[in-house]
Amino acid sequence: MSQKTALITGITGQDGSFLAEFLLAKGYRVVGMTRRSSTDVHERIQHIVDDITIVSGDLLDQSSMTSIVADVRPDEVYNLAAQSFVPTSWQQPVLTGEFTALGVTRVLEAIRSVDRRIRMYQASSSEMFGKVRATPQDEETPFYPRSPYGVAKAYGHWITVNYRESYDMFAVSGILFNHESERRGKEFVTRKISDGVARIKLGIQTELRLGNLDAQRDWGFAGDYVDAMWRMMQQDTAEDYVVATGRRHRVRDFVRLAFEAVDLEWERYVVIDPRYYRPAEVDLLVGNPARAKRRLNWEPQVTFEALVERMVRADLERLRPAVPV
Ligand code: NDP
Ligand code: GDR
Repeated sequence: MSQKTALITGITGQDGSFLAEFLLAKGYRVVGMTRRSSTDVHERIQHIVDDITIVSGDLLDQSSMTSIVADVRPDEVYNLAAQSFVPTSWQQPVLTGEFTALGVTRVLEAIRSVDRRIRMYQASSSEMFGKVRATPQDEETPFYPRSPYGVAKAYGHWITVNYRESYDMFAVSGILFNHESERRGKEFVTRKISDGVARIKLGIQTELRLGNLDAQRDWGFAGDYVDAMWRMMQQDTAEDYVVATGRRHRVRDFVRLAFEAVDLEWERYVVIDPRYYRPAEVDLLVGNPARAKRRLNWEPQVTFEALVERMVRADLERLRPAVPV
C-alpha cells in the first residue's frame, strides 16, 4: 500500500505533537501547518522536526489554507488548530470565533475546492455540552455551550456535519473530553497544578492560586485520545464520536493526588483566588464513550491516578536541574 499523507493544523499544540508521533509510527508522511511567529514555538515537536514537513499558513487566511491543501494533497486532514483556552474566549470573543468557528469552514472549503475525497477530522469538544442536559453525555446529548469558546466549537461541529451531508465528504467530528499530559499548556488547570506542586516541592514557589475546585471533569491522557482520532478516520463511514473515560473527578481530587505524590498536604499551599472564576462555569462533564468502544474498539489506557502521577513526576524532572544544590 502506498504511503499516506496527513496534514495537521495545530501541530505545535499538545495534541498535534502526540498525533504527529502516532502517525509517523504508522508510516505516514506528516505535514504540519504552523503560523508565522518571530520566536520559536516548536518546543513540543523539536524531537521530530526532522521527520516531518512544516508548511506556513493560518486558519484566518483562506488562500493559504487552499494552497496548502492543493500543494500537499493529503489523504487525511486533522484540524486541531484553535484558540483553545476557555477564559481567553471571553476576552477575545470575536477572534475566538474567527479561529475556532470560521477556521473550520476555511479548512472544509479548502478540501471541497481541491478534492472532496480528502478526509477531515474536526477537533470538537465536550465544552459544547456546557450546562449539561443529561449525564453522562453522549453523541445524542443536546449542546448548551457556556463560553464563546464552546459556542464557536458548536459551530465547528455543525459545519462539519453540514459539509458531510451537503457534499458527501468524509468529515468527522470527534467530541473529546479533557485530555492532558506533561505537554499541556501551563494555563490549563491540570498542568498548572502539576507545575505548581513541583515548584512548591523544590522550594521555588510557596503557594498555588486556583479558582473553582468543585468543577468536575472527565480527564484522560492525550496520547490515548489521538489514537481515537485516527481510528475515526479509518472507518468505512464518517460518524461523530464521544471520546472520554466515563469517570469524573473534581479539580480538588486532582489537587489532592498531585500533592500526595510529593508527600505534601494540599490545604497548606492552595489559595482560592476569585480571579480564576469564570463568568459562566461548566460544573460537570462526564462522557459515555460506548460508541467509540463498540465501533472503534478504543479504550483509554492511562487512569486518572496514573495521569496525575505522571504529570507531577515530569514537572519535577524538568525543574530539578534549575534548583541549586
Ligand atoms: P493547544 O492550545 O495546545 O494547541 C492549539 C494549536 O492551534 C497550536 O498549535 C496553535 O499554534 C494552533 N493555532 C491557534 N490559532 C491558530 C491559527 N489562527 N492558525 C493556525 N494555527 C493556530 O490545544 P490542544 O492541543 O490541547 O487541542 C487541540 C484541539 O483540540 C483544539 O482545537 C482544542 O480546542 C481541541 N480540544 C482539546 C481538548 C483538550 O482537552 N486538550 C478537548 C477537546 C477539544 P501556536 O503554537 O502558533 O499557538
Ligand atoms: P477546560 O479546562 O475549561 O475544561 O477546557 P481548564 O483546565 O482550563 O479548566 C478545567 C476546570 O478547572 C477549573 N479551574 C481552573 N482552571 C484554570 N485554567 N485555572 C485555574 O486556576 C483553575 N481553578 C479551577 C475551571 O474553572 C474549569 O472548571 C479544556 C480545554 O482544553 C478546551 O480547549 C477543551 O475543549 C476542553 O478542555 C474539553
